[in-house]
Amino acid sequence: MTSIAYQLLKEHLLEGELRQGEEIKIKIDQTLTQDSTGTMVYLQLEAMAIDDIRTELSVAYIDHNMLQTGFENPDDHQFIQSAAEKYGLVFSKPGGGICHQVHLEQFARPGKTLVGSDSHTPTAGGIGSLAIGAGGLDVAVAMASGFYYLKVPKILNIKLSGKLRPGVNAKDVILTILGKKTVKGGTGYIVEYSGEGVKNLSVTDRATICNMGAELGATTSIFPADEITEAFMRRHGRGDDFKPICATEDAVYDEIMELDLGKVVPSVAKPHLPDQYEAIDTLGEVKVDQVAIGSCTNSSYTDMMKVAHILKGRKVHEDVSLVISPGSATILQALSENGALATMIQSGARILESACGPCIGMGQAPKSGATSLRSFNRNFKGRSGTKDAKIYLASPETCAASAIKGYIASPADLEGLDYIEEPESYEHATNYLIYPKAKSERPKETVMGPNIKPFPLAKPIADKIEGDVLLKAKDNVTTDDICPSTAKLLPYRSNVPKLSNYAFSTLVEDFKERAETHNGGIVVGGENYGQGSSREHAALLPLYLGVKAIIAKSFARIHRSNLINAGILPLVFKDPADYEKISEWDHLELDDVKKSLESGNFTLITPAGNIELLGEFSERERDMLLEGGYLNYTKNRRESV
Ligand code: MIC
Ligand code: SF4
Repeated sequence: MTSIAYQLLKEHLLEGELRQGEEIKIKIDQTLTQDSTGTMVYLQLEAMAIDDIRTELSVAYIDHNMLQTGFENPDDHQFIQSAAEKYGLVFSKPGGGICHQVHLEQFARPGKTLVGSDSHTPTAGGIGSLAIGAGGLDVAVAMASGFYYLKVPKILNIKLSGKLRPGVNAKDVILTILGKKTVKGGTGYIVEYSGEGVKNLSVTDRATICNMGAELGATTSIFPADEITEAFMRRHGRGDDFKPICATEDAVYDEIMELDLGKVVPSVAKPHLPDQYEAIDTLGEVKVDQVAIGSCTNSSYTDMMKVAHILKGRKVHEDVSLVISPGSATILQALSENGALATMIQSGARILESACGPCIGMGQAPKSGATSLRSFNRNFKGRSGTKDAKIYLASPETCAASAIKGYIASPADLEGLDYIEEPESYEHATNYLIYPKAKSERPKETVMGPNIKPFPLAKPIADKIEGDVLLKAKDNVTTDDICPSTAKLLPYRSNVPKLSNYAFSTLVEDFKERAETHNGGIVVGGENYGQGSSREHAALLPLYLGVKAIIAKSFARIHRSNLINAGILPLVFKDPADYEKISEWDHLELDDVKKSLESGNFTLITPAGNIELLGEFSERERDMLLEGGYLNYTKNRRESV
């Protein structure tokens, strides 16, 4: 009666019982970090004063903060490289590719657990890894100790049948699922795929689907590891790492959804959320100004070859700027050898290096009021770097067809898209990777540039918390809202004081001033507060500005953990309707906080009367809050690290 997810959780179980909602401790085999969250991870690792890591493999990638408009980003790269050398990690140099794509090609293995400081870490679920996105501190602890805590999720089984029609991409599958389930539909679930249709999807198709499971709010997504997985691994020279994994026939799931791949059609997510599904056939004519192809969702070799196939002998529309970033140096090298790169250039496309690039607003911000069509996974307002831009998400095929036409166009009637063959074997671009030296030869110190500032540390929680409501936000606040990321701000990911000037700046211009004049305070949110990126800066900026508690209708998983790790109290309304009773600037009070932490029931004193709040914390989470966050908690228990 076992799903793949429960099999892997069981194999890695260190403490606790595999019962839904229970907190368990699992063994972590692999970790990954990227640079925009990685500097914090390595500062935290330094603070733990360990001399070795306890995972089988840890990789530090540089792929996000790639624009070097000043010394800040290259200094961060240098710091991360020096930390990788000190702690014995594999280091992937800038240009090597997007962490999730490179990890899939070179390191991810079926049956292994992976924790990454990036919300799209579940991409490796496409190969059959149990891969979870987490906050930086959780990843630092996973490296230092080899374990990770999570609440046992429910399992949503998506049974796939049929086969995708030519011109339909795995992206259309996950957009369809998002349209049905919404951006909070996967909260508290692992999404496990099964059924006859699985064998009709390549590993990179599966990875695309798992990647955007993050947009569903799911803990992770996973596919079986089968003969398709084995062939993928052989092509990448890793056939010996293959291990088959599948659910047992009588596996039990909490929810089942059926999806016929043959019925999926080319589609988009409209601005400004990934669940704003619409089939292209019913969309009407939407003119595009910019088209961007790439990102960890859709930048595989096959995706790139489909794009090249569509662009061959055609011309990018004169009013459109088409940018393409292949997912890894390995793919870029293959495209340059087989002529596809020349085809792209001939069509008038701009070729970017293998990195996150426009997906995280690192360049290629669209013009004012532009419509930008992207093969990416997030279309939050302002994330592109242009506040009034309208971002649509679609498959690489749809993007390429639209770049030629000048409006969002279906690729369904284009021929030849089902004949893309992968090479028999890939030549990995291994010169971007630096492997660790023997322990005795490793440097003892890291190198830190002047922009790298210490991260804020929480204080043990007080028994009485009071403060004014600094901000009352609506549903689905993203971590991009709390800590915006653009080319201008990403260089300050290792400088929390500087970054705090921009806290919540997509929602209000003056949050820092509000916090300073009110001596800290409380933030109120709606449903799914903190969805999106795993950036723990979305907890560290409020911590730095003196925010003591966040009260919301519900929280996204990673952000809730990040708040607790940072010693900030996340509480939910017992009756969501009480949200209406609170206004901005109300003075709120919580008495007997320590006793309430025990019972899980909190009473909030507000000008409109008392409101019941819930805070269901595990014993470990309670202790972390009482001791002032995860780092203090870990320091207090040094022997177990
Ligand atoms: C993202 O896609 O939002 C990011 C940038 O990769 C983030 C990490 C970050 O904020 O640095 C994520 O997904 O976790
Ligand atoms: Fe990079 Fe975008 Fe993927 Fe985040 S979603 S890891 S920014 S490519």
